Parts: sequence; C-alpha cells; structure tokens
Amino acid sequence: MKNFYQEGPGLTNTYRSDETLQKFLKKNLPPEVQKEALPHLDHLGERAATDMLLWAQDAEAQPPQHIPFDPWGRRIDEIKTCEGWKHLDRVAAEEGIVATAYERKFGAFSRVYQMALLYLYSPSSAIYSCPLAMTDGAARALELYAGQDLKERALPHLVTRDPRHFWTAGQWMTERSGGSDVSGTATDGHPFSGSSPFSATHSLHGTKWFTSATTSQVALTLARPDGAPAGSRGLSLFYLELRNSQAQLNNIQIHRLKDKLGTKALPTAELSLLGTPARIIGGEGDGIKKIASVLNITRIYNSICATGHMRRALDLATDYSRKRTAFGKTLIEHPLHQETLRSLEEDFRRSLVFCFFVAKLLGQEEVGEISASERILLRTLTPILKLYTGKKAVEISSEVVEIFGGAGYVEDTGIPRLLRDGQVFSIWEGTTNVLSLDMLRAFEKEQALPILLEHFRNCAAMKDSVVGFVEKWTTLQKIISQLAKAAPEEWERHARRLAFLVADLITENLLYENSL
Ligand code: MFK
Repeated sequence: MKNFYQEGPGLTNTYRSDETLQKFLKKNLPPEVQKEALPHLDHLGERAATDMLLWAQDAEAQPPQHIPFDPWGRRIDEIKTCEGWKHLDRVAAEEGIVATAYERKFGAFSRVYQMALLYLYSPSSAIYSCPLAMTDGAARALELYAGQDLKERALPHLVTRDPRHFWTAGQWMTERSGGSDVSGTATDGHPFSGSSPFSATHSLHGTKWFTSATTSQVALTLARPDGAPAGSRGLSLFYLELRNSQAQLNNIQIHRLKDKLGTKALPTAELSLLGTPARIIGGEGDGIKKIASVLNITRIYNSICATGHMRRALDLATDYSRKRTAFGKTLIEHPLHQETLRSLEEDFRRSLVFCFFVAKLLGQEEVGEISASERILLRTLTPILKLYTGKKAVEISSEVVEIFGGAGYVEDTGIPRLLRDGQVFSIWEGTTNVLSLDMLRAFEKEQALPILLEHFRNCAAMKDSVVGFVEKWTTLQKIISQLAKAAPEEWERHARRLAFLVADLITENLLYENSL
C-alpha cells in the first residue's frame, strides 16, 4: 500500500449509463417521439458529463457577488456571475430545456421528452434548473391568464431556443412574514400613471425576502392592489420586468444575496420594490390561485431535479464502489454494500417513474387531452410527488456521503455539496408538511380521494395481487376508514403519513407496470 492514492469517482455519458431512464422511455414513448428524443438525450447526456460539468464546477467555484455601488457611490446593484453560469443559460436555451414543452410537437409526450431533458441537464447545471423552473411556470401562467399583448411580448422570449433572446423568470412570493403562509404579503400595488413598454397597471412597493434567480429578466409576484381586502384573498398576480431599456433596475433595490446552505451558484436575493412598474395578470384577485399554476410546474421541476440529483449521487457512489478496495475486495463486491446500493437504487427508480407519470398527466392537460379524473389525479399527485422525491433526495444524498466515508466529508471531493444541495428539494416550493396539507386541500376542493381510490382499484398491481401493493392498499383503507368521521384536525395529523402511503402505492404499481 506504499504510495497508494485512491482514484476518485468519474462520470460518463449520463444518458447511456442510465438504464432505468432508457428502459422507461423505450417502453413509454411512441416510436416517432423516440426517434427524435433518444438521440437528443444521448447528446445531452454527453454534455452533462463534459462541457456542462466543467461550467457547473466553474459556477460552484465562483459564486455570484452583489455589487451594490459603483466606484463613485452610485447605487447599481449589479449581480456578478461567472462565465460558467452564463454558459449554462445558453445551454438551456440551445437544448430547448423549456422550449420543448411549449413547442408541443409530440402532444402530451412533449412534456415527458422535456422533463427527460431537464432530468439530464439539472445535475450538471449548478441548479440553473431553478430559474428554468420559474421560467416554465411563468410561461404557463402567462399562457393561461395574460392579455394577448403581454403574451406576445414575453412568451416568445421564455420559450425560445435562441440564447440571444432567451429570458428567465423569477417567482417572488416569499416575504419576511412567510414563504408558506403568504397571507401577510405586505407589497402594495398603487395605480401606475407613467409609460411602460409592457403597459404596467400598478407600481409596487414592498420587500421580497427570497428571490431566485435575481438575474432573471422578468418576474411574477404577488401584491395587494389599493383597496383590496386583507389576507390571501386580496392578493393579485403581477408581471414585472427587472430592468429598463438602459439596463437599469426598474426601481428595485437589492439588499443582499442569501448565504444559503447549498445551491451556492444560484443568486438568491432580498430586495425591495420601490415603485416598480408591474402589470396585473388576469384581473384583480385570485392571486394565489393564479400563482398556483406556476407552483404546480415548479413542483414537478423540483421532483425531476431531485431525481436527477439522486441519479448523480448514485452514479458517483457506484463508480467509486468499483474503484475502492476495503477488506480485500472492492466495495461493490461486499454483499452489505450491494444491498445498501440496491435499496437506494430502488428508491431512485420509484422517484423516476412517479415523476414521469405526473409529467405525462401535465402534458395531457396542456394539450387538452385529459379526462376529468386524470386532471384531479394531476392536481393531487403533484404535491405528493414533490414531497416524496424531496425527502428521497435528502436520504440518498446522505447515504452517498456515507458511502464515501471520510472522503465524503471533505469539501474538495465535491461530495459534501450533494448533501447540501439535496436538502433544498424538500424546502424549495413547499415543505413536506405544506404539501401534505395541499393534498388535503385537493381532497376537499376537488373530491379527489374517491378518484385516487378508484385509480388504485384499477392498477395492474391490484389486479395481479402484487403483495407489496395489496399490503399498502389494506393499510390505506384502514386509515381512511378510521378517519371517515374524524375532525379535520385528525386528517391533518395523519396527512403526511397518508401522502407517503399514496406515494408508495403509486410507485409500487409503476415499478410493476414498467418491470423495473
Ligand atoms: C432552487 C433553490 C432555491 C433556493 C432555495 C429556496 C428556499 C425556499 C424559498 C422559498 O421561499 S420556496 C417557498 C415557495 N412557496 C410556496 O411554495 C408556497 C407554499 N404555500 C402554499 O402552497 C400554501 O398552501 C398556499 C400559499 C397556497 C396557501 O394559501 P391560502 O390562500 O391559504 O390557500 P387557499 O385559500 O386554500 O387557496 C386559494 C386558492 O388557490 C384556492 O382556490 P379557490 O379560490 O378556487 O378556492 C385553492 O384551491 C387554490 N390553490 C391553492 N394551492 C393550489 C391551488 N390550486 C391549484 N394547485 C395548488 N397547488
């Protein structure tokens, strides 16, 4: 062992090395979609292990900086980002990470194709996938609620493949009083009297506490127009552009960048709106309901990115396990190590199939090919998918750090970052508890529970009496019958348990159906 040096983990084309993704897509995409999508995914998988990876490393090594003043004391609030970060923006446009969904070339399958691109892009993007999530969500909200002129102005930029014209969007909801409960939103909207290239209706005054990525060109935000009632019902949805034609901020002052646990390359700022021109979207009121169309997309992005993150962590752990020797054989040859990896791989596979099941429903909704019960399934499963994959990302990241032993605890191996970044998924866009309550909201408002139960009754795993599925189904029925006459507080107490049980049933069936 004299002069022994351990070889570190490596990555190869992340599409070719991903048997689960390949198998799933080959089974689920129609041949004409496969013909275009699979070579593209192969190409992106190569980039994810080569040029993108280097740019992501650059972005991680040179986090963004906030420069509040110019040398002469003028307020400029520049957010300086490195070349790697800018390249990742260009790759996103070129590869159609958002565009593929909006071109809708393959009907509902466009979303599956697009989410597969995102899944490969995200783990080598230094979480550039976060601004893309909000860009996609904003595109959908504009599509649903904006006037024709605003659609024509903004949408082509959000969904373009041309990096020179590509815009990203922020989603600014969180204020000092809350990110989960936004009823205390203190941003006011007064009537706007000046001229604005996007026909602003209001000028906004308030402070936003968590805005990612603050280098975006546009943002959607919540504010309370003059005279609107207190509480969440009085909020409206607004569109704004961060900079004017001279590239100066539109009455926005950036206070500081957040010093976050992870996602260090992503500029997240606290800022104040000091009379920022904004355009109300879809008329006054119902702001939460309208921004929910953004949230439901960003939550699916979160799940895809969490699953891509799991795959990256497992790829590194598996490669390392083939290289590292302990007690006379490589780690991968030890039965207990094999079992540890097997169980993590299974959790990853569950997450992957669940993500693409929901992505397909989203695609169906967007092209108007969704039944009433499928629409309710999409509404109910979105928060469940997000809470499930968010927690799995944390668990898998933690186990992978452990697999590397002491090396996993040392910064310059890059492994600790997996755990820090993995933790964001359960927080970003709704915590586990908030999402469990969102599931209950869907049960109540959409009468979703009977539809979910009917879905389970029709599952292949139910018809074929798959043991794991039937056991969980029995438990679910037991809990539901216990809760049948219970007060809402009791439903709330059990919400998280119910959500994970639903996730277990969905994933058990999807693994069975896909022979994975
Ligand atoms: C990538 C790295 C990023 C950097 C790190 C990030 C760190 C974290 C930064 C953050 O702050 S992330 C936090 C982002 N915030 C959220 O995700 C919001 C979480 N909170 C919720 O989702 C709450 O449940 C919610 C704000 C929606 C509760 O608001 P309300 O007003 O109490 O809800 P209400 O009254 O039940 O619903 C209002 C309407 O919206 C209802 O419709 P109706 O008016 O027809 O009755 C609801 O049905 C509808 N609605 C609510 N949620 C919905 C929805 N509709 C569809 N889908 C949903 N998910």
